[in-house]
Amino acid sequence: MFSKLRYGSHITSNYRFSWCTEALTSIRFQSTFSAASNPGQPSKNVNPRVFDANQQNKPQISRVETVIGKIDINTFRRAAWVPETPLLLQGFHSLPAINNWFRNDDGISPVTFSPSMKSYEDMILPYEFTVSRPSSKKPNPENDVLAEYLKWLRESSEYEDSYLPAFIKAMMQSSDRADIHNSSSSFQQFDAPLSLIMSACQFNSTRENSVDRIKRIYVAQSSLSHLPEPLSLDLPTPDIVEHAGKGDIYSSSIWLGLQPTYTPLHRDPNPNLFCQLVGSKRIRLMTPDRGGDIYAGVRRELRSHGSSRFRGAEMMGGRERELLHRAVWDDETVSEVSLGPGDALFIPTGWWHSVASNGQDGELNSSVNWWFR
Ligand SMILES: O=C(O)CCC(=O)C(=O)O
Repeated sequence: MFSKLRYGSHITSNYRFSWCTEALTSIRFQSTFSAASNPGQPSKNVNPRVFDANQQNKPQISRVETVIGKIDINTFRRAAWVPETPLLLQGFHSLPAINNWFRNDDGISPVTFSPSMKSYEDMILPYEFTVSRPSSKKPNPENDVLAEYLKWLRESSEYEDSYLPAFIKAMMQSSDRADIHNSSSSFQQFDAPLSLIMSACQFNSTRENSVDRIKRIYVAQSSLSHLPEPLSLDLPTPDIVEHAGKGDIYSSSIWLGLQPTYTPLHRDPNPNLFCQLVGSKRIRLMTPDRGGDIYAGVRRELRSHGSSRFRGAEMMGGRERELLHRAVWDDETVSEVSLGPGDALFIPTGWWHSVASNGQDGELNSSVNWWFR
């Protein structure tokens, strides 16, 4: 396949794993190569993973090629754009939003918003809120956390005059509805100011235990074109987006959530460059055929039709969400990649994907993506 890329970066040979002969008990496959020969790039050595082929739960195998460090347009075209294959780009970007929007002084404490974001706290954003209930028979503990957050807001000098309590009461009602309908989850979408997630993040930083934190609020698919200019300058369009194809940006979005965040299986109508800013995400990826089969299987079980070309509201709650989740995340043969800050994933048109945050409940997670052609 690919051997060596310009700038001394290397591409992974994850395609080159083999699922062993019977005599083999341990398989060793190369996950990534070092970028040590790539001047100016941080060296990221990833140890080859070794695992036991007799294990009952087989480890996840990624068949997604990886490039570490910078990649030039021609290499990107050859490796991913033309063949329409996914490509994981590790250490690909250092978008200014990472340092200008967020703060992580000691590198150990959870990331919070930087004080400069306070000037934008009234900016209205599209939110999602999902309440998940492990058992529909017990009272929902998440409502107690929301009640604590409400109390904290009312007592805080910073938010005493804000109208955030109205949003929190609506979120509590959504949680009650999950009780009434005996459903394992309830999902709602609403517009609210940035201060909602900023204050919830601040509240969470006062809670040691993750069960006492606000979770699953997600500013999802919020258009970059609605950002005030200083914020959009922190997210310059990557070269790949401008030059790999026609340079035509179909849409671009910011994703900002308190973990866990989750997006069920779907496919996009245009190629996607998905970049991680804060926290990490796991992305399960399937070819158009395989994803289509899985999606159709879930639809059959639900006895309904749909094409799921986009991330639609119907897939976000109830039985569809459960079935899609099981089909994608319980199947260890599905390819998975992990993205940390600075990493990116190219997802070609039609490739199915499901995305989940990977980290402590209640902590910040943020990404940005461009759909382009
Ligand atoms: O980050 C997410 O939750 C979803 C991202 C996604 O599905 C996309 O960019 O198409």
